[in-house]
Amino acid sequence: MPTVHLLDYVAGNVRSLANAIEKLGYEVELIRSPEEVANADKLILPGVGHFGHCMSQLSAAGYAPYIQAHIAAGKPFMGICVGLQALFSGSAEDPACPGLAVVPGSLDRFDDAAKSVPHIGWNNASCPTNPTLYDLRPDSKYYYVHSYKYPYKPGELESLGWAVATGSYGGETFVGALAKGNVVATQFHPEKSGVAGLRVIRAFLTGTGAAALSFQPPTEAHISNTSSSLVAPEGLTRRVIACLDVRANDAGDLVVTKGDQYDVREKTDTRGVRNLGKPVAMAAKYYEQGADEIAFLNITSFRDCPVADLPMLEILRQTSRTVFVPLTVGGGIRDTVDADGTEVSALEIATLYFKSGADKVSIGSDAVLAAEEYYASGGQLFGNTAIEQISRAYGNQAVVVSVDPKRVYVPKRDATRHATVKTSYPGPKGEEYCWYACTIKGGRETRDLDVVELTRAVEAMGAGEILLNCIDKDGTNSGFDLELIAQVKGAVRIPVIASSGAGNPGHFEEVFEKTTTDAALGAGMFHRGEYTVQQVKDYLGERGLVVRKFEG
Ligand code: 1PR
Repeated sequence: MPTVHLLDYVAGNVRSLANAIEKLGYEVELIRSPEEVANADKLILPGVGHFGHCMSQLSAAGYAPYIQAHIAAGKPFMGICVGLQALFSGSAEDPACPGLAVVPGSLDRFDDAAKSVPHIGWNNASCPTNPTLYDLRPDSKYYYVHSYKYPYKPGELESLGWAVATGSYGGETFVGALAKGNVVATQFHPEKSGVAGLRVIRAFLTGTGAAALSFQPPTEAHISNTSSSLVAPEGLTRRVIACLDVRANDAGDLVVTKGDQYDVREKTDTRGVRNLGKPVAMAAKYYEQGADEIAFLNITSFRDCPVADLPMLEILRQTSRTVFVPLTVGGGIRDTVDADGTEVSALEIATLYFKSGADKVSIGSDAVLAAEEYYASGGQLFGNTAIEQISRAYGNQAVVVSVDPKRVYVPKRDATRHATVKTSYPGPKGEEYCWYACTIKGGRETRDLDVVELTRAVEAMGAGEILLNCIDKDGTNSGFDLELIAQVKGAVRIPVIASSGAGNPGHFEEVFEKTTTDAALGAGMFHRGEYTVQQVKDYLGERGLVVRKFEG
C-alpha cells in the first residue's frame, strides 16, 4: 500500500483525515519529529484552531525548516485549514507569529457585523481559470470552518503562479484553495467534505492534481461540468443536521432513542426506552441521504462515567470510517472522577472523543454551571472551564454548547430580571411574555439562568457554536421555536443550530426563512422514517434555498 505522511504536531483530529486517506487505499504514517519529515514523499500538514498556536507548535518543535525544505525540494505537499493558513507570511489572529511565508500576504478575520463568525458549513471552492483544479468541481460544495481567511484579490496570487479557488461569505471573497507546482492547500476540510472532498485528496495522492496544473484548454468534461445548470449557487448552504440521541436500553444495548419533551420512554405500560435503531447504521444512512453533519448525544451521561463509556467511543470510531461529514459528540463532557477514583478532566474526555473521530464536542450541563460561575465572579474568566480548555487546545470551532431551555411564562416584561420575549403563544393563564430558563441533566433541573445569559457567557469563554434545543418543542413535530431562535441569534455572533420540533420539510423552510439561524437539526421525523434528509433538502432547494447535493 502506498504511504502518505501526516504531520501530527498539535492537538487536533487527525483521525478523520487518516480515515479518508485509508479509504482511498493509502497507508498513513504519522510524523512525530522534525527529522522524520525527510522520510516523507507525500506530506500533509493538517491544522485546526488557532494560527499562532499551530505555528508556535511547529516552530518550537523545529518543524518549520524541514517543511520548507520538503516544499523547496519539489515533493508533494498538501496543507489543510490552518495548514493552508500556515503557508502565508502571517495572520491577524496572532500578528507576532510568522507563517512559513511560502505565499506572501497575511490573513484577516471575517467581518462579524452582519454575519456569524466562524464561517461554518458547506461553501464553494471555484477556480474560474482552472475549473477542474485538483478535481474541484463548480457543482460541489466543501466543508469549511474558520474565522480567519486570506481575502481574495483578483490576479494577485495568480501573478505569482498560484491557481486560486475561492468561496464567498457575506460579501467577502476568500481563498478556498490554492495550488502551484508540488503544493496544494485547502481552507476547507476535504476529509469532511464527503465524496467531493475525497476527490481532492485523491488528486493529491495520485499526483493527477499537480500534473494537470499546467493544463489549460478545457475538456468536454470540463465544459459539461461548468454548464450553468451544474454550477452550484454561490455561497454558504443551509445546513441540515441529523441528531441521534443515544442511550443504553433496559437490556444494556446502546440504541438511538427519541423522546417527547425529553421523555424517551414508551407511553405503554412497559415504559421501555424507545428503540429506533442502531447508531452506526443510522448515521451511515443519514450520510447517504445527504446530512451535512451528524450529532450523537449520549443522553444518560449525567449518570454514567464517560471514561468507561467505551461503546460511545466505538460508535465514533466505526462511524468516522465511512461517514465523511463532521461528527459532533455530546454528553458527559466535564471534569469527572473515574470509577477507580482517578480524576479525569473535561479536556481529557474531549481528547478521547477527538481521537476516536469526533470533530466537535458538545457541552450541556457543564456549560450552564460554568456560566453561573462566570456571572458570580463578575464576568471574569480564569481559563479553567471545560469550554476554555478545549477551545484553547482544539480551537473554538470544536466546541459546541448544547442548550436545553424551557419556557417560563410571565405576565409582564418586567416581572422577571430575565430577558423576555413577547410571545405569540400565550401561557396557560394568558401570559404574554416568557423567558427561556436553562436546564441541566437533560432537563431534570431548571436553573435561574436564561438563554441570553448562557449563550453570551459561553461565547466569551470560546464556544464556537450553539446547539439550541427547546424542551417544550422537542418531539412535538410542531415546528421550531422561532421566538427562542430569534432571541438567541440576537444575543451572539457565533453560529446557532436550531433544534427541536421539526416535523416536516416545511418546518426547515420556515426556520431558515423567518430567522437567521445558521443550521437546522431534526431527529424524530428522520428516525421514524416519515421524511428523509434528502426530501428536506430537495424541498428547500425547490424553494430557492441553497443546499448541498449529496454526491455518491
Ligand atoms: O449535559 O453535557 O452531559 O449533555 C447531555 C446532552 O444530552 C445534552 O446535549 C442534552 O441536550 C442531551 N439530552 C439529555 N437528555 C435528553 C433527553 O432527550 N432526555 N436529548 C437529551 C436532547 C434534544 C435534541 C433532539 C432535538 C430534536 N435531545 O438532541 O434531537 O430536540 O428532536 P426532534 O426533531 O425529534 O424534535 P451533558
